[in-house]
Amino acid sequence: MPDVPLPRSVTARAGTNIALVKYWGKRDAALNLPATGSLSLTLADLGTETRVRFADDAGDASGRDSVMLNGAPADEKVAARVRRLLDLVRARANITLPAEIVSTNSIPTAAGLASSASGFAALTVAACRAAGLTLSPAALSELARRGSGSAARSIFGGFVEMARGERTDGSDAIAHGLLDAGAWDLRLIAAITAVGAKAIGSTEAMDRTARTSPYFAAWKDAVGLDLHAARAALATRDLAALGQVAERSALRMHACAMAAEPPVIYWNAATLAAMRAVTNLRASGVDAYFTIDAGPHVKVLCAPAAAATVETALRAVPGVMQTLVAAPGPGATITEEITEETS
Ligand code: 2P0
Repeated sequence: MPDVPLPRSVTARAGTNIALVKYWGKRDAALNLPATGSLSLTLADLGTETRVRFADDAGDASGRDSVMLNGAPADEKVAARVRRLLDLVRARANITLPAEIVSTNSIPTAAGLASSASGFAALTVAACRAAGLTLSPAALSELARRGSGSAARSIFGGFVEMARGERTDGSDAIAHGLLDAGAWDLRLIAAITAVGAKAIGSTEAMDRTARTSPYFAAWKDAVGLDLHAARAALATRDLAALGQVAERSALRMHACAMAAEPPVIYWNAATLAAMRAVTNLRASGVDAYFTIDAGPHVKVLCAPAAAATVETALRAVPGVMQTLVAAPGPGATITEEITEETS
């Protein structure tokens, strides 16, 4: 039995994160275990707030968990993924009640940056508390990973490392914080180069890459050195060293995906032009470094003092529709908890 009375309503918020050493490929799809470690920066403001309530009357008309996303019922694929995570939480808490989920992204929806990272991190933290569980950040990270690999990192703030882990049960495939958000103030500027959903979801794309790309083994082999170099750069606050790792990790991930069969190509003309703008900035003495996720947008890491110059340069790139500036942010936290009176 849960050790606190139900029902109650718990709201949690999590920031999205941008990987500087990328996660691409799984060693176990069922437990969602990554093939390699990864390293990321959790962002302030751009994220997800999620309210969870377990109660007899919380389900939809069919008695299933009701899942609202940005003010509308979530599509079936997303709802099914959310329900799978809730099932894990229910099993752990030894409850069978349906849940009501209300989730809102603070990432502009047109930006194409909405991430499963902040969504599943906020859901995990809120659902565990609402179910009466008290879990360590490491245990929350392990659970969030089951929803989405990158979500394991958003449990923590600032710079975060996700371990590949060795165990078959996934208990060591968890993230941990390396540097708090306040320990190194940087800016991440996202250049938005398209609207709408990406061509292929990252789960499917990384599966295809792992199965068919002849470069996948080489990709996996290279990540260890990137993690090592990124940790060293964090320890000495060396932006140039961190930026070089971020660029090569992103390029290798994309090269590996492009070599899949059929190819996974996320870039458009503006993606390439924005990358060129960043290398031109560097040639003119501005320390700025790009990374690209499973989509066509370009994210640029720089010092706060360079952010305005970088943003201006990115806005001048043909095809860049919008820019967003983000700072390092905290890990997932509970923002509201309401215990309802039961009669
Ligand atoms: C990352 N990405 O490290 C990499 C780089 C996208 C490109 O993590 O299948 O949505 O849910 O575990 O976490 C996106 O993959 O994949 C991602 P699942 P997820 O940020």
